[in-house]
Amino acid sequence: MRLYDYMRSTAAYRVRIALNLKQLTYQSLPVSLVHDAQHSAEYINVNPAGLVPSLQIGGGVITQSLAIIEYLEEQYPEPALYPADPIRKAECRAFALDIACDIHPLNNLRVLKHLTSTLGHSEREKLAWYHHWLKEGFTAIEIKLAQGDSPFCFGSEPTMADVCIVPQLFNARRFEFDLTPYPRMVEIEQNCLALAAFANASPEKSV
Ligand SMILES: N[C@@H](CCC(=O)N[C@@H](CS)C(=O)NCC(=O)O)C(=O)O
Repeated sequence: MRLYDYMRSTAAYRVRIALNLKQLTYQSLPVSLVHDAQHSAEYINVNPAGLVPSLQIGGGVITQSLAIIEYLEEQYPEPALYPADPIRKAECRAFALDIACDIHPLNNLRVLKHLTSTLGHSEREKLAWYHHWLKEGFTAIEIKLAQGDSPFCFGSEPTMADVCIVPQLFNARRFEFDLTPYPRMVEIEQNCLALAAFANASPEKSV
């Protein structure tokens, strides 16, 4: 199994966590977003969208972090990344989508670059854009999480929701976003990072 990876990519970080939780070994192939390697002919051949991560497995290539993790979940069901109860499972998936579909794409590198390089916005305006969408998304997530007091988003074990929340918080700090209004998110993040599967997937420990 080969993961086209980049240390600070939040989407790749999700996959690294899931691979670690399932104790799967893989080869990490760095695609440097700083050096625009995602647009190299070699990588476009792997993923024409020019986005990481991609997982090369069994002669195929899976793109989209959530599709990769769902594949891993089907092939390697233990430990489960979703609650068993169907309603809780759908809630957990919705939680992951809150982050992966409604927050992350608005603040992705290519979007931020387009704001400054093409549309002429300043760095300050770029940051304001980033913070705006993060605040919208995080406010809703914090309300959901404040309804419970479990160590992880959906109980006593980490799930897909935690797999998505931890990288997004890492990214928020990178862009100097004040996390004071989100104590439940930060508490859950700390619980996750106490686990080796999360800690070992962190950008500091990655390629
Ligand atoms: N929905 C995709 C998003 C992938 C994505 O946007 N990856 C970012 C890094 S987190 C990327 O490769 N960005 C490169 C760019 O914007 O040029 C997924 O979940 O895999």
